[in-house]
Amino acid sequence: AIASRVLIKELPSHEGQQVKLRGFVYTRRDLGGVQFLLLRDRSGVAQVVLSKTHLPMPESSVEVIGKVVRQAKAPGGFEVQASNLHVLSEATEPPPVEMNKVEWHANPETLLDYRYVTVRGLKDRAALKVQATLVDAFRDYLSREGFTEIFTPKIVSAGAEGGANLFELDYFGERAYLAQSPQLYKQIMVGVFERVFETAPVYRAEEHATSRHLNEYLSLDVELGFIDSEEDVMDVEEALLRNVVERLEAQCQEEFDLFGASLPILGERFPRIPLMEARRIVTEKYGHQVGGKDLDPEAERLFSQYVLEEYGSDFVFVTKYPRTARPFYAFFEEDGFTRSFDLLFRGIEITSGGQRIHDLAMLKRSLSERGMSEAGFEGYLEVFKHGMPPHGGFAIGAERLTAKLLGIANVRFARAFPRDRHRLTP
Ligand code: AMO
Repeated sequence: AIASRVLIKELPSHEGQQVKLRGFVYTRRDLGGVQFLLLRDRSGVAQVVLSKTHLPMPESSVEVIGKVVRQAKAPGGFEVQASNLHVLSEATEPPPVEMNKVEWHANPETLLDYRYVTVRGLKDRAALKVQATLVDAFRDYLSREGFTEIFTPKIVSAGAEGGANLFELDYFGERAYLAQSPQLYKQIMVGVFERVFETAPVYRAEEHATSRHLNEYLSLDVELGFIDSEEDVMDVEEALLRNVVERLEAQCQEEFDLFGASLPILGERFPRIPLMEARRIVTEKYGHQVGGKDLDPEAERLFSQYVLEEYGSDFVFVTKYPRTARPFYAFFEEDGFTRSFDLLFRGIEITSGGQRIHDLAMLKRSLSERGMSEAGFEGYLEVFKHGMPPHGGFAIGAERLTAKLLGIANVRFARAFPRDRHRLTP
């Protein structure tokens, strides 16, 4: 009797035995008397050989019982010679795209239109697996370091990151917004736990469709109290990311191989270079005139290239942004610069962070110098009357990190069901 189900990745340890597999029909090939079936389960893909059986449509879910035999030409080096195929749920329509290709040549919009099934693709699911693993590693590392997970509201009365890209909604007749970031709440929670983190979606009403912007994305937030400066915050982020990379190396090698991607080059230490210096380097070395107050996307790409060549690191902290380029809560110096940073990874910003203002008078001054009203921030401002310690933190955009790790060109494919400028379904 074959009691329990075996996973495809476990086949080598069952050579010569009868096993029961369950999974999806990945491809089927009928060679007259012999049928070849590639079966996909959560652990991999295996070849199954059957005779005189009607193979159901691709994506049907099936159970197969058969003998495990060494077969050099089969994926994984083993095949199952099946005596029995039992259809658990038959597909009634062919999948909208051919599912059995690692590289799909369909239009990306078509793939997203049919995402409810294309998300089953090997690379699509590998991307989501890598993301799940990195979030897991993020939680584990921070928990070990004394951080506590928090859960902050996503329906809020004021935007934390500036008014331009807020989704507005009607909250029983009152104006409310979808949270752009847990920023103000994670700061408040420093007063409770000192060290906190959150992994939750946030919302940005970005009007433009780009390869790096989503309207809903997963924000990996960290905040910690009793710091000396933003250097402490960068130390935490660097140690965290080194830990995440270690975990990916241990658990996601197959997923990286599928993408032909390599793990990040970490170097000795992530360089920390002031923004003004970065802008100068990009202009002088590459002749690129940097637009705006920050680094534009092309400048980010060029500067990352420079850092890889000069410092042997895929990561670089860009530090000391001017006040005009940062939100009101950023701790500022009288010279007009802030104790803040971005982290670039392989040519794109994946993090903003820094030390925050913890002094109420300074915070009120920051708001008023920006012409911002205190309305909507009353509760937040209150907490600064109650001994808020010097603190700081950062947030990582999970889709950007995932996409850059695997060489995915558009962040939409690092999310199961992306919300973009033109997409509210599936
Ligand atoms: P910021 O607004 O820079 O900072 O966002 C932090 C990180 O989130 C990611 N990100 C996005 N990812 C996908 N689509 C978007 N539309 C999008 N917008 C941002 C990026 C970015 O680096 N409260 C601060 C963080 C902090 O200081 O702790 C904040 O939200 O990877």
